[in-house]
Amino acid sequence: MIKKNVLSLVLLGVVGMGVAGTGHAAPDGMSAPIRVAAADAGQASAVSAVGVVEQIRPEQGKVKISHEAIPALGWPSMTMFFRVKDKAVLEGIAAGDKIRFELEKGATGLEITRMEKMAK
Ligand SMILES: [Cu+2]
Repeated sequence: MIKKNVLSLVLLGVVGMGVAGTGHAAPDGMSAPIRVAAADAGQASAVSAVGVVEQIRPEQGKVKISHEAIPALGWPSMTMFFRVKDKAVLEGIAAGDKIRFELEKGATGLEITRMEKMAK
């Protein structure tokens, strides 16, 4: 079980960060190497996280989020761009919103499949 989790995390890391380039090499100094430690990705393919929307680029289907740590991925908190699976995910969302969102591995790496506002 542990081995399987580590393997899937490594794959997720390579595919999600390497190919898609969702921003982990980026600005706020989080050169985030793939962390395989105490994470438990389990068998669920969707990962839930919480953050604050910083910027939305609807035409590109991208959203910049300051997210809290995501233990299931072994990620620390950071600010980065995510791709949304469908632009409809961004409807009703504005910069400054505190959100809960779900990430799933799609064709181009990790994508946000759901996003909902939380009380501030
Ligand atoms: Cu991140």
